[in-house]
Amino acid sequence: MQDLSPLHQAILNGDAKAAKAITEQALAAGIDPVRLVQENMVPAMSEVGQKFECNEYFVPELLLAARAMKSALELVRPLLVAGGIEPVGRVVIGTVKGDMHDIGKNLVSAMLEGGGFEVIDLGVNVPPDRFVAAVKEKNAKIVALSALLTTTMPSMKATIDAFKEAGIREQVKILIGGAPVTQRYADEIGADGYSDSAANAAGLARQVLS
Ligand code: B12
Repeated sequence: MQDLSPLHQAILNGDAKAAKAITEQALAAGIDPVRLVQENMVPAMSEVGQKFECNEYFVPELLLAARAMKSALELVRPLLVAGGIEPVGRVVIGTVKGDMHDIGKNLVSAMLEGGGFEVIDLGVNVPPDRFVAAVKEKNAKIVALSALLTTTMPSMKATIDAFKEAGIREQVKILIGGAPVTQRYADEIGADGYSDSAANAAGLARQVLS
């Protein structure tokens, strides 16, 4: 079994070149891409977060780690997407207004695609009316909202309210997630589903549609 701790270390060091090279080697050696994400990349990013919390890392280190994580993820992403499957449904996804974090959102997006959903990714800092417009335009059945800041969690509620105001709240299922988000918060703001992990996102999306 290949030792993948250098991938963890490369993300921790913000070494995008090494993270990419190790991921390439691991995939060529037949390592399961889901395992690579779950057991190596996500724990590395969690450790980065802990270091930030203890003032061991600062914003520049975060940016470098995020870049390393992204460059590794770019290689894995196409492999998470199952080929030739009819889309189960259409999902509009984005990080809510005021929030620039997109690593978790990108993972959820890749997992949904891998689970057979067609995903329309609106990116970061997405205002409520853009979510509403995208759902109308694409006739999506699911909206997935990500927030990483306690200060941007209210943008999730504002987005749900925008769907109510547009009169189409009952036509979509709204899923929420992100590190500070909880099931309790989801219940409080009237979201249809919550998960703390990208791995469960496709299962959750199928569940709310059935
Ligand atoms: C990387 C990072 C950054 C990077 C982001 C780069 C990028 N492209 O995303 C940069 C440097 C830009 C950044 C900036 C800031 N950050 Co920051 N950042 C982080 C860090 C270290 C990691 C986040 C991450 O990527 N995690 C890895 C991914 C995989 O996890 P995740 O996002 O939680 O997603 C998982 C689940 O939550 C779930 N999920 C996520 N979304 C969704 C959606 C749905 C629908 C579902 C079902 C599931 C789901 O699935 C994912 C995988 O399992 C966290 C620390 C932490 N512990 O989270 C701080 C953190 C989020 N940041 C923080 C702060 C304060 C900031 C800044 C304000 C710093 C500053 N002073 O400027 C700015 C804000 C900028 C802005 N307006 O958004 C704080 C937030 C504190 C709070 N309580 O609000 C944290 C918690 C650090 C800390 N402890 O202080 N940050």
